[in-house]
Amino acid sequence: MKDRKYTLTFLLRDDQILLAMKKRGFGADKWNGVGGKLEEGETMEQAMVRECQEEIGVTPKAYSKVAFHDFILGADTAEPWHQWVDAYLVTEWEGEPVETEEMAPQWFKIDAIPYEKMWDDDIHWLPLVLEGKLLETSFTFDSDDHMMDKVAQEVTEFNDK
Ligand code: 8OG
Repeated sequence: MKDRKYTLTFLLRDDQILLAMKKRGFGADKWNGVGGKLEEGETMEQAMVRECQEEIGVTPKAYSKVAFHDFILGADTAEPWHQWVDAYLVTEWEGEPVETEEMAPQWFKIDAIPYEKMWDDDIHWLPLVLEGKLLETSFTFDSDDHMMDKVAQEVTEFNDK
């Protein structure tokens, strides 16, 4: 099965979280964190920083990995594939979030996250990592991006650390 690695990053300040409206491509018209594909020769942390710079113009300075997701896409097709996603929370950064061609960032109160306009899986894990938990998950989607199955497990550390 084909697989690719991605990053996914949320900035936090006070009681707020930064979400960004994806303007084009995969996941368009959903609110999400900032991120994208790992490039050749990069570590995941380097990719996380680069994606934040490219997509909202900020450079993360203090951050931690809070989840590893195995998204299985196209599970109802002959060629399902995996997205392996490291999710990060960022508490310090340089620069102010700005809109780019790809994303339009906006601060939301943590108790008013618009889960109905996000990926179906997010409500099953984002509240838990915002409570301080570390998670390993697997979410299975059909070819219409509807969630078919979910597994989320709390862990004490990640194996790649
Ligand atoms: O490079 P591209 O924009 O296609 O990267 C996709 C981004 O979307 C990347 O940050 C990972 C993220 N992403 C998925 N699937 C899901 C999902 O189910 N939930 C959330 N919150 N983000 C996802 O690819």
